[in-house]
Amino acid sequence: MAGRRVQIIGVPMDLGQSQRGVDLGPGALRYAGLATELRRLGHEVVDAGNLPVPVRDSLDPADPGRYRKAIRQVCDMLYRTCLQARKDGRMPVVLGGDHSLAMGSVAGSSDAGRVGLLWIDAHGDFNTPASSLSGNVHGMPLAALLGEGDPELVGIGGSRKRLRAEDVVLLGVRDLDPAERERLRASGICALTMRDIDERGMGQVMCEALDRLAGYDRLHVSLDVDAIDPREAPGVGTPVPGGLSYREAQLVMEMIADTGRLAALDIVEINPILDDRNRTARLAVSLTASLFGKRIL
Ligand code: B3U
Ligand code: MN
Ligand code: MN
Repeated sequence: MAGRRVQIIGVPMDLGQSQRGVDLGPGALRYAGLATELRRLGHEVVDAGNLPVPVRDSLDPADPGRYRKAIRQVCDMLYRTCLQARKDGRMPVVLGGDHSLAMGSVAGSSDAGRVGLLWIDAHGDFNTPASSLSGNVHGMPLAALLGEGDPELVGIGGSRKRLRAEDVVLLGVRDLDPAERERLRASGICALTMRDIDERGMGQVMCEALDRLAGYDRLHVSLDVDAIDPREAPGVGTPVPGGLSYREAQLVMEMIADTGRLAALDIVEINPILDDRNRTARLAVSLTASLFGKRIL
């Protein structure tokens, strides 16, 4: 795992949801020492800075499209940036911002060939505008990547259906909207819920997740930090009790690292305004270190 070339890409976007502050995530992760930690593990890191994201206060607050046009533009730009990183031989590590950015980053990963997606999240993010209760775009990116939902959000980078259901494993799920739950059940996506983890333990559940993704040479990990229990990770906009423990989350990362097939990482939904002295970003950095090969022994 040592000696990877990594490109950090900040996406200070808070347009996909209503709680303010998630745009400060890239800074929080940098101040928590992300690049230093990766370098300490022997990786070469380039920080490409932040993508230019419209400041929400500069947009029309009454926008009936819920900022979908601006989100689309940011995702298109992120898609191109991730493609370029890969061309330069670098693995994208994308710092959010809200989870709607994954429509761009995952599109970038899937352009380079078949990719397995591990979506770690308290939520399903499988809403369409028709199924969503909130209308927030950060609850829709996984559906859009499968080609479902608002045409404005589908088809980033020119392909309408980026992923098939069998390319995806959801992990840590515990909060679905009623219509979203039905959509997810019907989709055939493998969703490993908190109940699965409680019943069988994280080691077993991760074996199942990696089994499902065994046929993929490249894995994209999209880490929504609200997957982790809010007692450990309080700095998120939509906390849901009963999440992954510190050790469970570390084990997830260690087991992915062992595959040697990590191709891209998103770290999203950290809200420093709601955090306790940057604790959540520091936890995310520690998890990233495990994902990039840090071992206990
Ligand atoms: N499912 C709800 C809540 C939600 C989704 N993603 C997050 N929260 N972070 C929705 O708004 O779609
Ligand atoms: Mn999410
Ligand atoms: Mn979430």
